[in-house]
Amino acid sequence: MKIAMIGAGAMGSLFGALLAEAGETVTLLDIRQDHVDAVNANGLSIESAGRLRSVRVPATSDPDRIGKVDLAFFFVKSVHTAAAAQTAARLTADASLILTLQNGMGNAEALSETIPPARIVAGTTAHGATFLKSGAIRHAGTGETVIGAWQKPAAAGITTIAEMLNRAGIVTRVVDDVQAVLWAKLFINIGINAITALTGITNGQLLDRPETRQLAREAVEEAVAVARARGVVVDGDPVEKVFQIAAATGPNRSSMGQDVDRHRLTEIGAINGFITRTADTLGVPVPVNRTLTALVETLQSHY
Ligand code: KPL
Repeated sequence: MKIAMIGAGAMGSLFGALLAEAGETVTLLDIRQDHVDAVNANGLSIESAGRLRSVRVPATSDPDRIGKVDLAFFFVKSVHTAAAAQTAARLTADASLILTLQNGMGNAEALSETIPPARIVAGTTAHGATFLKSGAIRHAGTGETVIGAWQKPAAAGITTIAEMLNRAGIVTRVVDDVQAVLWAKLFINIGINAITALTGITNGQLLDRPETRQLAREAVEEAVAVARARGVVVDGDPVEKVFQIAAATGPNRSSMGQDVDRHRLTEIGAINGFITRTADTLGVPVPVNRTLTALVETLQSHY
């Protein structure tokens, strides 16, 4: 399959490299020219479970050099979704699909303003990856990837995408109700990302102190209240799930933590900010999410 990774940060580079290793025709597309140059010169260096390997995968900062693809992965930060949707439109034809595995809420909605919703596949992944330097990433944790059609009826190609990802070692399943999956991932990002970003800790260190765990618990419980007020059915115990994922991705710094470390705009608006805005329309009190949002927004506006 001919594939473009739109946004080749840690996650886009990781998925692109795993698919290239499995024999797919992949091109990484990223605006960071030094990353593109390093990948083209030396391959993408991946540190995984203490071992280092280099994967040859072409990279470019110019979408016109890629041509039309069968599938575009959409891995840009949520703040850039609307702008990068134009690139996705240029790279895809009528039969192409676009798969967003981005964090936060509102990405598929923003893509739908440019791309026909029937061609959008949404989902989540529990893989963790860290951008070490241009041309080098760490694969910091594995987990399931779940995908589903953004609009019914589901495009026939979704099963083919899942099969391809599974062949590449990216364990993937297809679901009917992708909204429930996006909410479940949102709860995880609500519990981990802003707290780790503000304090400089790793995901695993979130579990070290009772007061940190309590803060994560309160943020997630507020988000669950908002979800229920919106009519979303919440299964299982989202707080316990947050603690499990924090442990499973223990050495990793959350993506928001990495953004703050590198003085990049974060996805706060699509995560805790989304909960705060939605809560306001429903009259649900969310003081913890409001505070986390204000603190991260303050931090990123003073880099
Ligand atoms: O999705 C993540 C993120 O960092 O954005 C988790 C699952 C928290 C892994 O770090």
